[in-house]
Amino acid sequence: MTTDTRDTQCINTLRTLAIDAVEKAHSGHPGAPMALAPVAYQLWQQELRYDPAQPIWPNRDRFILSNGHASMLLYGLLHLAGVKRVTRDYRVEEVPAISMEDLQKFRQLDSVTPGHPEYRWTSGVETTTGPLGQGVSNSVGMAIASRWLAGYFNRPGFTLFDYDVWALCGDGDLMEGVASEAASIAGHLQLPNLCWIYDANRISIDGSTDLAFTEDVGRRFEAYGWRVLRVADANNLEELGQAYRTFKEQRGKPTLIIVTSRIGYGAPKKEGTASAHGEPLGAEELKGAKRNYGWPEDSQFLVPDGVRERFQERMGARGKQLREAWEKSLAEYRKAHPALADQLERLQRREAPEGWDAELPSFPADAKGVATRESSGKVLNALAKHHPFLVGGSADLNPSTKTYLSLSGPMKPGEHSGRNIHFGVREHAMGSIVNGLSLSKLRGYGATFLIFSDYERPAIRLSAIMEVPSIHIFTHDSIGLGEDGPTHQPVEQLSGLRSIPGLIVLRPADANEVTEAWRVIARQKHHPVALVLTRQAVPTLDRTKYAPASGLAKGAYVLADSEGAPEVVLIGTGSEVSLCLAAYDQLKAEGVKARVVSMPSWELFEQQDEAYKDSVLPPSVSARVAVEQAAAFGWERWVGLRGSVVGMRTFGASAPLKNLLQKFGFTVDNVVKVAKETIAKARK
Ligand SMILES: Cc1ncc(C[n+]2csc(CCOP(=O)(O)OP(=O)(O)O)c2C)c(N)n1
Ligand SMILES: [Mg+2]
Repeated sequence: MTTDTRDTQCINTLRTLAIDAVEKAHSGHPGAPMALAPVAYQLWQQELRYDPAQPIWPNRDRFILSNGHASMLLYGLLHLAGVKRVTRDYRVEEVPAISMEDLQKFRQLDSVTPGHPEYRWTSGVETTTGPLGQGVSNSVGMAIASRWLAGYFNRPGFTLFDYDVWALCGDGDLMEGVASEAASIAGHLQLPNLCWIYDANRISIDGSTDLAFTEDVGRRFEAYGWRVLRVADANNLEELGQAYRTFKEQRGKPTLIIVTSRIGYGAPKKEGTASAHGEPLGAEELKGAKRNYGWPEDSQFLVPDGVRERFQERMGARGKQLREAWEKSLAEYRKAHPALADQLERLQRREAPEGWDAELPSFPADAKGVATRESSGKVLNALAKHHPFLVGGSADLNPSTKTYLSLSGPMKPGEHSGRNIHFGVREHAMGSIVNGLSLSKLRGYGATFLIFSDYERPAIRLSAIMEVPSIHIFTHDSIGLGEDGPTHQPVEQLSGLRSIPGLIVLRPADANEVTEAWRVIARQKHHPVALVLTRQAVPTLDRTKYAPASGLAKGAYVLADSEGAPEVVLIGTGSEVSLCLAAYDQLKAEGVKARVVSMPSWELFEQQDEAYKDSVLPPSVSARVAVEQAAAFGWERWVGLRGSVVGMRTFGASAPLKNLLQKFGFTVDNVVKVAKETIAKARK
């Protein structure tokens, strides 16, 4: 058998596996895998530096399927390449990541072959894709990480990091705004190791791209500062190979390869129709397609002899050799640079370097106090000294978010070792890029105003789905920001963030809770965090008078208490905790027994055992008042049906802070009044 026919056979195996899996599942998209099989095949076989036997080898090339609806293409590749399974604690097992049986359970409950590729669910899947535009945007973070890791770890004679990042994408990806944001910053940074392969089939779900997408994508990317290459026929392996090689040889900027393809290639029905997109082919069309590929019509999940071997001979052999050479080099590196080698190992396990908390500050009591964004900036900088893998920045708000690391410089075009990333005004891509950093095991962070978490939300949600510890920092966290007014004052954002499963939302009350918050953040391996901070000063509480800030780690804790059982529990978060304390003093003076609970994190509190939760919020006390400058939505969970919420029920207003507090009821008098009413109601 000639080389060519063996390659063709491999490609047709990828196609027919996709057809059969979609047919069996009665759902899924066969068209894209059919058309893109040669594109991915040529890349994997000729270029991808990847060892199927060690799928988490740190210097492997990353392959991202951004058009996640073509998931069967990736599953077929992982299966045929013999990629091994990796456990949740990073052990490689002698079991395939995707077995033949798994392929046959495509889109079924608990299978490793879900509808769209899911990171941490299926070994070999580098990021979760499906929401179009996300995968390509993650790829920018991964490419940054490759360059940053090279800057940090590589030493003369030791190239530990130089991996490339390849992302396959479609019209849908490139229509999405987030991909444009990400491409724009990738072009600016001149990332030399990033290659997007664009399936320009001129069709999406509604039909031809003539309906809604007619710009010149190539010229757009050239304007972003990318190199644009073209492949006229997705079936021409030679041409594809040439484009991949050009990317690797020319460098200097990111590369977009525009590949002309026809969706559902090989299906006998009129190609390029929408039906080839989102549906199984159906019995007749399926037989016809198989005939076209030279497959027995009635075959099912057929993998001809020699196909798996072909993957081993090329990608497998190349990957093994590269990975073994890397490991040998690492062994030498360990002798020459033991401390760095140790850090590298910890990094792979998502462990913070030893001594990361050596210089975390504690803050003296101060009635005037400091904004939590300010104290967070101090803590972040102290943490960054001993935690070299904190890398991030803000969406053009450094002077406001206080997230600049003074010990390092900015990341610059062509020079990527700075720890400060200027994301520009691109919140959505910032979130996706931070996820790309997290997927590369760096502790990526991105900061903006809380109101613009809405602009970033799809990426925040994906960090939670993927269980990666991205750090999402939000300042200007309430109407308390004042004069900027309703468009800038978050109201419903906190409840929205709290509704994301797995996301830890932290709203510290003062500078010392901020330090404790960063302690919690530094320890996370699988939970993303939203750190929510004030613009305005809040008092630094006197911890000789009140409980220690370390209570933050439990999500909620009793800050001030009554003698004997309280009549009312005031629950505050962030800037409203000191308001609760002032109300507490007044209630006490009037002979009312009150307790104040600081509740910086619902999620951490929920993780505590019942006994602890009951000790903070005694079931016998139904007079509970939550005080938070945000939508009241959801607080019933903690105050119960007989409790009250001093919260927001409308949007805010543009005015100086003290007028806003008056207008919306965030005053000592109002909290005292509501507390008394709630006690009276509870007695009824
Ligand atoms: C953000 C987002 N919006 C909508 C969808 C639903 N969707 C899935 S595939 C698709 C069309 C994609 O077109 P294209 O990228 O050209 O892929 P092709 O049809 O060529 O395979 C759409 C709209 C999605 N997955 N993500
Ligand atoms: Mg398309």
